[in-house]
Amino acid sequence: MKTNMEIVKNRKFKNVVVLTGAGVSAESGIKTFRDANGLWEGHDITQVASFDAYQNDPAMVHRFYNARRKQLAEVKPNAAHRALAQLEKRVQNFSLITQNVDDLHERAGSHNIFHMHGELKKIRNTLTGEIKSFEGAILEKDFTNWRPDIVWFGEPVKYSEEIFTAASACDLFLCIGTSNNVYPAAGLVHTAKMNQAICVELNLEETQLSSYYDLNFFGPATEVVPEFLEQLTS
Ligand code: BJW
Repeated sequence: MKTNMEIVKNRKFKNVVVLTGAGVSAESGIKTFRDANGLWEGHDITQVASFDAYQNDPAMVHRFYNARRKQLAEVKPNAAHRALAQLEKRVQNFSLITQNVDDLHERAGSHNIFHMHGELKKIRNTLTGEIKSFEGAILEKDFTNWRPDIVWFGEPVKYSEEIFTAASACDLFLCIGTSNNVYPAAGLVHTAKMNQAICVELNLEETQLSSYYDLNFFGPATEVVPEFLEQLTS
């Protein structure tokens, strides 16, 4: 673990990119993907969050996303979401790239957000590509040609151009609460490094890419994120 704050102290970062994953919302009560053995109602998550699953059993896939959409009303942003919203106010160029499909960053007050894996509160027409806001439950009989606007494995991520442009130009890259298992998100640290950005990982535990980061802080996001940002900006 590398925790020497000297490399960021007294530096004025102008282009900050933050990448978040499920760990930032865990303490709000939203389960991460790779806990609970990656299972949902006994189904392998990777089988539920896939276009094949949607084609084979759309009702089951809708049930999965209906349950998660419903859960949004029961959860609230936490101290880590709020600290990131505050950071955005103090930085000249700030991009929040999230793999999360929940809306907790928005509700905490963040603005420049890129939901690279889609959003629970949007649905997409499979024939026309039209995307619209949606709340509530999708019942398969009423929504024959509509799917959750979620990026499943093998599908292109959203905002890829904006994301790579921001990561290529940043001087500080923060990676929070992601296992760094899923690409292209996990590879953004390499993009940021090519611009000599300082890269900082904040996670409950070590990930397979921890050694690529200049600093690592391990602990719950609601503690380490506000603490780190407080030190960064004081
Ligand atoms: C805490 C905490 C606390 C817990 N505080 N921390 C081989 C090599 C390289 C790549 C590939 C490959 N084979 C296939 C690929 C590509 C594939 C991929 O990466 N696969 C890997 C599994 C190997 N990627 C894709 O398919 C992507 N698309 C793509 O590449 O397109 C190419 C293309 C281009 C052009 C045309 C066509 C195609 C798409 C990826 C889509 C991912 N989708 C999902 C599901 C949908 C969303 C949903 O239903 O919600 O997105 S998968 C799932 O994983 C979800 C997440 O966003 C994503 C990342 O997970 P995350 O956020 O990291 O969560 P966890 O659970 O893994 O980790 C939680 C972390 O939090 C842990 O580290 C904990 O320690 C930590 N934590 N509590 C702080 N309190």
